Amino acid sequence: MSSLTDDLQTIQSQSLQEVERIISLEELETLRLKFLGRKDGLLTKVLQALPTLSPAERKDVGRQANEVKKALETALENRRQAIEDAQIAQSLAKESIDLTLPGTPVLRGKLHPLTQVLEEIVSVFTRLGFNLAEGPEVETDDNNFTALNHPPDHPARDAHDTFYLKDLKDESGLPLLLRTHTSPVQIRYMRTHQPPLYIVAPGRVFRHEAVDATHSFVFHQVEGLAVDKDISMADLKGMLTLFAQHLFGPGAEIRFRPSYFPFVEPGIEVDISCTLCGGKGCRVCKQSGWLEMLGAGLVNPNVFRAVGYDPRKVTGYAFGIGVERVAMFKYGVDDMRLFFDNDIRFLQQF
Ligand code: FA5
Repeated sequence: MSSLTDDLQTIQSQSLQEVERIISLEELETLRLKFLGRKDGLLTKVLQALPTLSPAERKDVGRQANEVKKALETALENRRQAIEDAQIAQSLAKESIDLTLPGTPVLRGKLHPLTQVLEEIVSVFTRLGFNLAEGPEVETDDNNFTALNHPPDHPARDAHDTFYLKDLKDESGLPLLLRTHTSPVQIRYMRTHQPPLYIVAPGRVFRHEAVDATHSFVFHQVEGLAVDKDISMADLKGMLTLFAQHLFGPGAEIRFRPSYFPFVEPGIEVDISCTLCGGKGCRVCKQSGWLEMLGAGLVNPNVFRAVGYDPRKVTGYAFGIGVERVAMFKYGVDDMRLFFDNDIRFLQQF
């Protein structure tokens, strides 16, 4: 009996010491098997020897063995808990994120300033009830000129310095061309729709022109067309004033000058007071204090005839806004070429 009691004491002190030194769950399991393993555990062996003892001894040794077992199990469980807590703390420390650190900046793309201005112009009109219309950049001579009251040999055709696509012909054998303005969208729309109609048509146009601070060979226009009963010059002036004030503020000054376009009668050009020099005169406004922004007028009856409308029944107005010019005034840019250079330092400012 005394030898088993001694064994148990040794087992208790030895196992409890070993538990304290353990640092992993694997070691913990090995230790558990060493003392409590079903077959070879040191404590298990003591328990297995109990039947060989006298009943009195069996009781004492049995009680002591159970106490050792309980103490060891408690120590193992506490150790297991401590190891797991340490592991969690360690992984949290490794994964923790400092939310106060500044993030890595993400470069955000933006719309090109011309696209921004074009969308703004279009939205002024669509919010007033105009519909959006579109047409192709490659046009027929008829849509770009003839139906717009520029018969062949009409001198106004010269003003457009047209790019012709010599090898591509339309149905009547005339060469196709790069549209010189967005006005052909008027013809396309009227030929496929009946009045009343109110449309805006943004797009790219092309002219064989020398490039300078206010001219490019490719630029953008926003066409407007309203056809209804009893439309007058007052409607056009009101709409254009509203447009200019929306884009440039209520203080924006605009002026209307008589002008000539074959597809309108009467025709006007609309200038805005030069925002770059405050009207004093500069390179951009050619010292005049005013900048030409758009052409407009009341639709010429010949255009209505060309699309099959009866000019005695309907009237209308049309306008064509130069988007690059509007962008120049709006942002105070004194050279149109900057919009096309694609210099990121310039573009990032918008
Ligand atoms: C036209 O193109 C007419 N289709 C406008 C129109 C429509 C008149 C409907 C009447 C009724 P114009 O050639 O003036 O007109 O051009 C219109 C606007 O485009 C000009 O006021 C100007 O702002 C812009 N623009 C003209 N040429 C250039 C160019 N080379 N580079 C940049 N913008 C230009």
